[in-house]
Amino acid sequence: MTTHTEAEIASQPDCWRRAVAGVPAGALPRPGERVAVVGCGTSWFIAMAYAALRERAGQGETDAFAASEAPTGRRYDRVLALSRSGTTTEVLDLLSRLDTASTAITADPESPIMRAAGQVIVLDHADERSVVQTRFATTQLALLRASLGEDLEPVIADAERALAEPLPDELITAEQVTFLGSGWSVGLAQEAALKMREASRSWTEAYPAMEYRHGPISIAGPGRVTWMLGTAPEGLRAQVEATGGTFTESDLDPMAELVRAQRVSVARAFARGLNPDEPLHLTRSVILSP
Ligand code: F1P
Repeated sequence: MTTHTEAEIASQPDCWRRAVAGVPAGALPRPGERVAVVGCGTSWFIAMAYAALRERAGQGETDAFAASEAPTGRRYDRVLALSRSGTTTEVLDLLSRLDTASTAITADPESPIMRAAGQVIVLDHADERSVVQTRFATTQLALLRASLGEDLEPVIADAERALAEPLPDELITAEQVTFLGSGWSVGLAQEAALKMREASRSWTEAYPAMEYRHGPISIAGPGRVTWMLGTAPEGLRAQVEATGGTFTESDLDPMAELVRAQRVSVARAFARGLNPDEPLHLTRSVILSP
């Protein structure tokens, strides 16, 4: 029987197509606005990716924060809050303290974030049964990328490839995996590492690629994988291979490479006798009592 997680991972190209066909006018950050993007867990890492992309696109200063760590006292034109559930306590708390314009993206039109944010974009078609977020996170990033003027068609084609290609055994059996990213893919590297921890209780780490030589490479070695999302810095592969470790990269768009990492996370869960739909110690969202 297919798990919810597997079905949701496989549905990403369709979800992305649907999201980019209906980018809402008005609610998303406008060019020139100074923006803070906030979320928790997966949503924070998607916030990081979007913030880097928006600045790169020249649309304005964009910071990303874990909702619990968003600074008070800085001036932003808009806060963009990401939350699949729309119930995460830290996100709702932050929104309740704001006197700036705010927009939320959520999967649940019945959730409290509908009243907490000034404007809301509902992506209910990408909601998930699995606790572990896969397609909601990437669908919201697809929407955000399209809102910056990006053509997602080649990315969707890459995701289809990422879903079709067989997974190398060494990724499934590796003792340890470190994900690397650069620019906007730093957030995706963090998300890939979180996914693999959540779904399969694997030992994973994540860093900006150029930081890897500054200490984390000491973990590399036989039976361990260093996995680049995007283009690797010159010479890094050779340095990792010299340790006896495996270096993995591809020519896929980093968001499609994340799909491959999601699939490996599920395969690693099965290899360990775990059900990826039932991650240990996790709930769909974190709701803290007052
Ligand atoms: C955020 C989140 C998830 C995580 C866990 C707890 O939820 O941190 O990313 O997997 O289940 O909640 P949300 O605010 O996006 O609903």
